Amino acid sequence: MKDILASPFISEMCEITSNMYRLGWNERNGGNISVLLDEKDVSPYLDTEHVLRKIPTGFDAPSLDGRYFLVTGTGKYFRHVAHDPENTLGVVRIADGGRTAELLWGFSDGGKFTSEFPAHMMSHMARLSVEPENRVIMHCHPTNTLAMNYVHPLDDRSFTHTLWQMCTECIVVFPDGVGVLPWMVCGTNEIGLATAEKMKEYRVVVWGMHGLYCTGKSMDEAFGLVETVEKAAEIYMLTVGKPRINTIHDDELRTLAASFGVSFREDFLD
Ligand code: 2HA
Ligand code: ZN
Repeated sequence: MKDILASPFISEMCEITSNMYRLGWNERNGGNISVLLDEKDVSPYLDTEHVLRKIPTGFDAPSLDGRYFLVTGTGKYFRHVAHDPENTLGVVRIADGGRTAELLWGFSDGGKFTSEFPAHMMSHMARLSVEPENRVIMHCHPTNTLAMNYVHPLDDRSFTHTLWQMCTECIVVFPDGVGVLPWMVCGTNEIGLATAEKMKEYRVVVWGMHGLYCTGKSMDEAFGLVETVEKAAEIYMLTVGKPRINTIHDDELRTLAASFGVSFREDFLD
């Protein structure tokens, strides 16, 4: 067996969580990430016949049966992942139609996956149904995005429209827009289902007054979505309440999208 600590997926998780912490997106135990892995990715590093523990999940996820996930642990700090991956992370295989997660590696102090495991697994199912290459669900609490939640209407269309106007690149990076959920109790199957519903349409979902869920084919892609939304929200927060004498107009956004060849949510423009 090769050393799992040297695997590309653990190395990338260590690097990404450290960056997310440093950017102020993941204070204390805030945030969580799950990454779908193929059996061929994990089998050089793990004996997939050797299940360490079986952990009940409390939800059904039939389409994920037999799939492998690298996932952050409940109560664990992103700040600690890079120097303590075996305790802060776990590799699980979904079994029993989603009811069980078989732990193959990690959570070495007896811990388990993130409290947001339902939202993650339901989001994976939803994204895979529309984008089979999707691999990553990333949750975090970026400061300016959260601040914007308190001073801007929380609906898909107007939130997306404002973000698109804040940086020229936004409509190119997330032409599908941003889905917005109202404030809800986190860690529940209900918020998981609501997130998954939005994920059928969007790769970015705002949890009102809580944070962001971003998806992607890679950790880089999900991370890039977070940083682009957060940058736009920062520009918004730096300018809100000041006289606005310039803006990017809707016809300019249309021209931009056409010139980059992206198909965007036209109904989100006036
Ligand atoms: O504690 O961010 O949403 C982790 C979270 C819960
Ligand atoms: Zn959170």
